[in-house]
Amino acid sequence: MGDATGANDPVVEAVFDAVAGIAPEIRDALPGRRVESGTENPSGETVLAGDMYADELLADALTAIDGVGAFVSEERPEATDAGEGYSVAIDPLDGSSNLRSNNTMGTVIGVYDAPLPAPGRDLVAAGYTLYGPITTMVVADESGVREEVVERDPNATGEDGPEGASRSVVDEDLTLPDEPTVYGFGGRIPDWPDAFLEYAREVESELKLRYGGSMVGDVNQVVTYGGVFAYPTLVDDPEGKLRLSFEGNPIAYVIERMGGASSDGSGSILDIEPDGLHDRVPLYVGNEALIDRLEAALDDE
Ligand code: FDP
Repeated sequence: MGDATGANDPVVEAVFDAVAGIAPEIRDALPGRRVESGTENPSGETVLAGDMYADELLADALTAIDGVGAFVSEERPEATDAGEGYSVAIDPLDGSSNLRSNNTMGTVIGVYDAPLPAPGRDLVAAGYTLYGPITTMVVADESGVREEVVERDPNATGEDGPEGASRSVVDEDLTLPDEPTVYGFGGRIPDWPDAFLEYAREVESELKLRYGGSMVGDVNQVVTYGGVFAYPTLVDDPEGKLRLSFEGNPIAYVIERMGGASSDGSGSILDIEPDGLHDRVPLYVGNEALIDRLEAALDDE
């Protein structure tokens, strides 16, 4: 497998090049793919045509990279074998229910130096693309966290495939702002356990609400302004909604590399030993002091 750091690793670079190269194609395809595809993903959720299109483009490009051993997607029940090397876990279109209302969505990427399922400690790099007013990509590896702007290469044609975009670093050392400003919590308030509700009441008296309903968009608010994002444990769904391998681990990796903290309510997300590829996890990420307070609040329950 790779050098187990991800830093300056040509395979990791090729993975993020491929994801960036496909971003313009995914964006172009979205207007016509706001409808349901007629299928459900392994978590029992309705898949939009946009999810399937992004999944197929990414599978083709990522399995063609030398050094990628497996492609694993939130939309597929099993891993796709690609030879020897890293396992790349993808949420092709995170927040895709925002497609109908034309709000932000993204692609989440986790590069693991192990066959999946594996704990987040096996990640060598992780990140996400954000299809906002600007297409950006946040890339984290052992060397740190960078924000890049992804732009279509004006000389590229549809046949250029993953070579069709340029990546420009706009911030080469992203760290979580010391003074937290924003929070965003998913799920319905009546479904939150009392201990989380109490924590939320404190946080909302201190910080500003920023919630759009796509994990990548809401996490990027925290990345930009500091604060806390949660998709918590729910009364009837103790594991919450988000998927550990495709969403929880990559986002926890990014936030921890930025100097923040992640938790499932009792410890770092990255320490969880998964049972299956599509395990869910309650996700809490943000400034360390806010995550410490969250763990203390849930512990008191
Ligand atoms: P979506 O279902 O639109 O793809 O796990 C996916 C996700 O969005 C997250 O991006 C988001 O944080 C969460 O689900 C929102 O779910 P609900 O609207 O069901 O609370």
